Amino acid sequence: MTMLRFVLCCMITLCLTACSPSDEAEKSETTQQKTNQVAEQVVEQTKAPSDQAKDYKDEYKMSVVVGPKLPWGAGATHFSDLVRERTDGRINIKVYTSSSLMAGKQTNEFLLHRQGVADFCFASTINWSTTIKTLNLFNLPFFFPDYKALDAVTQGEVGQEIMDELQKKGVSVLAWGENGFRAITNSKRAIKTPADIEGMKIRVVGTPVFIETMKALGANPVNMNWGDAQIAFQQGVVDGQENPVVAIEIPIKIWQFHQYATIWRYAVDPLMLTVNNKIMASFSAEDQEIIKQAAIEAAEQQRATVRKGLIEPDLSAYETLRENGMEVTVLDQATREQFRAKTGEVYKNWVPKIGEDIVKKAEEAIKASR
Ligand code: X2X
Repeated sequence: MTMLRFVLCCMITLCLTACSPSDEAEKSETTQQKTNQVAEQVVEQTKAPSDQAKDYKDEYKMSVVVGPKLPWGAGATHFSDLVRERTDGRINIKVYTSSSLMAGKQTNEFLLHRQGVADFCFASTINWSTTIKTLNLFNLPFFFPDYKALDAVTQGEVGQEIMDELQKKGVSVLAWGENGFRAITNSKRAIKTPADIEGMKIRVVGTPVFIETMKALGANPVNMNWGDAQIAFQQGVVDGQENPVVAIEIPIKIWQFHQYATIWRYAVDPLMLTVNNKIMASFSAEDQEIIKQAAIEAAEQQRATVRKGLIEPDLSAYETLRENGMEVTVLDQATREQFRAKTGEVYKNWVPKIGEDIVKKAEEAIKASR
């Protein structure tokens, strides 16, 4: 760039001085100023846009596990649209939905993100928890009682610690979105007490905490990628599954397969909108700011969308399930405790792996949120 500027300056100086009288100081000063201005303009024109975006790729890849129509996939598209608009097309993020960047294997997402197969992700803590042990905090059975508790953790010191850890591992969390509290549905019978789930074949993501939790409850967990799960529900390969109501169960019309839903809040699933650190560093400071802001806006909107109808006094999401023929059981705190008591071993087993310290901080934050 410096060389180009120098050559252009010389050429323009030569041209302009050849046309102007050289013996008048004032005139030559004006000429010099003009020379500089013209040179600057030429350099600017040469520079934009190819040099500004010199190191930018034509396309960046963003990974999402679910389809584009679900609020999670739509949130990713919203982010990509905001970035494209606000950078005048300099940064073009293509959203690869339905785990297409990882051949369906959703628990591989973090590794592929770190390696740069995905530049951006709108990712679930569950899917990354097989690689980042701390994220199992959100999988701990019956740990988070409600949204207040969850927000106290993600938006507070614990959330910051998780972001710092990921940062060190090569990935920046730009914003927290949400899949949500997971509710269980099945085709056999209403789950109202721990005894009701015994013997049921339940599809879960391939994360050990879920498998252990289901086993502790006497159910039979089946580890399956989301890409295969809906066909399995349709064919009755499994009796049930667990996923968030607004984010997943309503959009996929879970009532086509299952008649019973239990709102038990046994695990929660925050989403993280992330970028690979090397990719982020390749953007100009201005573009980095645009990306951060777009992530915050898109994630906030996505989070609000998936909470709608799930918080008192608006429980319309449960009504939607009922209107579609489902029997919905909402567990009270005492019954939740009975389920939790049966999974005590899972908690004991996982706290040291997650980190005693961070679990304690989360427990304190939850207590303070009461
Ligand atoms: O696989 C699931 O159940 C899903 C879609 O919720 C996740 O990716 C964690």
